[in-house]
Formats: sequence, C-alpha cells, structure tokens
Amino acid sequence: MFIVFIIGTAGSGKSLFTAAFSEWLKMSKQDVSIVNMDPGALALPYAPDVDARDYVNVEALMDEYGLGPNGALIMAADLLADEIENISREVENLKSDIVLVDTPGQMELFAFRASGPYIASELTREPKAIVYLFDSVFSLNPLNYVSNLFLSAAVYNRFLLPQLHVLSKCDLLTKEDTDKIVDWSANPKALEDAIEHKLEGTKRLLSRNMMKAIYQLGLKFLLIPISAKTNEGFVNFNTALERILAGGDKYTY
Ligand SMILES: Nc1nc2c(ncn2[C@@H]2O[C@H](COP(=O)(O)OP(=O)(O)OP(=O)(O)O)[C@@H](O)[C@H]2O)c(=O)[nH]1
Ligand SMILES: [Mg+2]
Repeated sequence: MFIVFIIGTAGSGKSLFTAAFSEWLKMSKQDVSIVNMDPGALALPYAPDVDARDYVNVEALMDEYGLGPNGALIMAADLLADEIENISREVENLKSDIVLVDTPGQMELFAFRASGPYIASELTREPKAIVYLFDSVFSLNPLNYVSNLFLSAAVYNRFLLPQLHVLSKCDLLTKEDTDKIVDWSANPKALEDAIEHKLEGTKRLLSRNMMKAIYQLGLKFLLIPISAKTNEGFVNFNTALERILAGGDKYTY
C-alpha cells in the first residue's frame, strides 16, 4: 500500500484532482481508495472510502463550544489526531494498493499545526508521498509563483516525505503560459529573468532573494502540468509518482 497526500492552498484543486486521478487509476486497473481528511468539506466530487467527517462534526463543535468556523476546524484537526488509530485501522482494512488522501482547504491546518504531520506519520506504516498543487492562474505572476514555492518548501520541511509538484488546472492557461511556468520550475535563470522583467522595487528584490534562498536549500520543484477537467498530464504525473513510490513499477499487478 502507498499513501499519497494531496496538499495545496485553498481552492487549488485538491478535491477535484483526487476525484479525477482516482478515476483515471481505476481505468488503468489500479486498486485505489480515497480518504477525505477535510472535516470541513461540504460537498466532495468523489465518494470517500474513509471520511474524517465520520469522526468529527465541525458544525457541532461550533455550537457546543461557541467557536467560529476556523476555531472549530482547528479543534476538529486536533480531535482527528486523537482518532488516528481508528482511522488507520479503517485505511489498512481497505487493502488498496494506493490511497489518495485529500486534505483540508485551509492548508495551514494540515501543514502548519502539530496535528497534520502527526496524522501523516501515524496513518499506517506504509510508504508515503506528498503531492503539492500550484494553482496555475495564480502562478502566472512571478511574485505569486515564488510565494507558492516558499509554501511548498515549508510543507516539505514539515513532513520530510518525497514530494511531487503539480501545476493544477492547466486547461485554464495557454500552452505558452504553461510552458513558461514549467520552465521557471526547471530553470532558475528563466525565473530570475521573469522576476527582473515583470516585477519592480521591493517586490522584485524580495522575490529574487526568496527564490535564491529556496535554491540554496537544494530543493527541486519541477512542475508537472495537469488538469483534473481534461486529465491532461496524468500519464506524466503517474510515471513520476510510480518512480518515487514503487521504484518505477505499477502499484497493482
Ligand atoms: N478548469 C479547471 N478547474 C478546476 C480544476 N480543478 C479544480 N477546478 C475548479 O477549482 C475549484 C476548486 O476546486 P477543488 O477541487 O474544490 O479545490 P480544493 O483545493 O479541494 O478546494 P478546498 O478544499 O476548498 O480548498 C472548483 O470550482 C473546481 O471545479 C481543473 O483542472 N481545471
Ligand atoms: Mg477540497
């Protein structure tokens, strides 16, 4: 069994990607399940096999403790961490070869509080990976792109798991714009040029220094463009995932 956490900023396309990629895997005869780890999710584009909402009820927490939505979500995340043994048992009983875990819209809940990395490390002893989503329209601006690079580096730093980076919703960009952002991710000089040309003043200075700081960490963030609407890029993405999880083999024989 392999566990894959889908992480990204609010609205970056985590849930739809989880739905579309799991369907795609099923068509390739792979044995896949889905875990919804977002206790605040209202409607999901898939039917989860394991659901955080069976363990905690965010609305009830708001009523019972007089909390606002964010306070209740924080409490829900901590309560989920307390349930990790039961959740793990449910996941193990699925006996799937690959398990996609959709994470909360408010990514700081999962990435930057103690409960997320705890849940990630305690959720079975199986090999794990993270998929970090860069929202494509948002990433078109070099300042936003570098900010997102920083967030993904912070996520890596929190979980220390193999991490893949995808450019989500690439059907919303032209081929040229998609190629341009992918080039930034592969080639620091291209990103530096974009920062020089598109930004000025403090934004230029900060972006350049942030970018350099990330490259000094030696982290690589090659982006794989994908679309959960058209399934574009799923073949490439899956090849990269197989490489880091299964040493290049398929998950299911
Ligand atoms: N065009 C296009 N839209 C997409 C794609 N993926 C997601 N969306 C849209 O983007 C919006 C957010 O998608 P979600 O999958 O809910 O994103 P999320 O990251 O799970 O959002 P939260 O859990 O609320 O943070 C929805 O309106 C989706 O229909 C895509 O590949 N292409
Ligand atoms: Mg979602």
